Amino acid sequence: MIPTITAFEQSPDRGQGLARDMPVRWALEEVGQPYHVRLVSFGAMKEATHRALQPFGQIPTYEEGDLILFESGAIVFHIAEHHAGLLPNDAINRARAITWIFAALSTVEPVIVQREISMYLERDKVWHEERLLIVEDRIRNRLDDLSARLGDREWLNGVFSAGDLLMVQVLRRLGGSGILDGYPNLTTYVARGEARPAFKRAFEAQLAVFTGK
Ligand code: GTB
Repeated sequence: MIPTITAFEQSPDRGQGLARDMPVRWALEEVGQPYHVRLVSFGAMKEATHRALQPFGQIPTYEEGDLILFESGAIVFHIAEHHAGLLPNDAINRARAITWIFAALSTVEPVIVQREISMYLERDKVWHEERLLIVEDRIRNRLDDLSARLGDREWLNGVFSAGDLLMVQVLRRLGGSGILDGYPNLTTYVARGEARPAFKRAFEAQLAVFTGK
């Protein structure tokens, strides 16, 4: 059965592949699973029909027969569980790879999202500059540790996994901030992820929505 995902009809990132349909597309491409995309407007996202799929009125969603999922991390995990290629087969390494999924989404991403909130929603506050410095310090704390753990490895736990897919996608959100420049091994880690053919196919697919081509 070919799953259907939802994505922004008009993504505010203007095709940079930062919205959360991107990791889902990337995961589907990695495992060679074709998929349909239903584009949703900001208005439609908040209506009951879409909220039946995604209670918070957001993208992405994932429909596969009777199965309806939301939360990009849960969707990527589901894809990784049901196809070869995104999680190791042996139990120990599989558990370690799953740990990196959670690390990406619950330890690294929140501080990066705080910076986005600061940049996009708090710019007019008198305390904006001061807060931004604090938030960026918190990001650097996380990146110091992540960089130390990655060291000169290609991927976080030996072979590429769903944990790397989500970590790379999370780090991509720092693009343009200059923060990653202080971490050469993380910069090349992200570039390694972006060089994967599956990433490129996913990126092109979401870009085509923006350009209309
Ligand atoms: N935890 C959920 C998940 O991982 O699926 C979060 C889903 C989510 O935040 N979806 C966003 C959304 O639907 C789109 S991706 N927002 C509409 C709303 O909440 O009303 C987040 C996003 C949006 C825009 C950019 N950007 O422009 O760079 C990047 C990421």
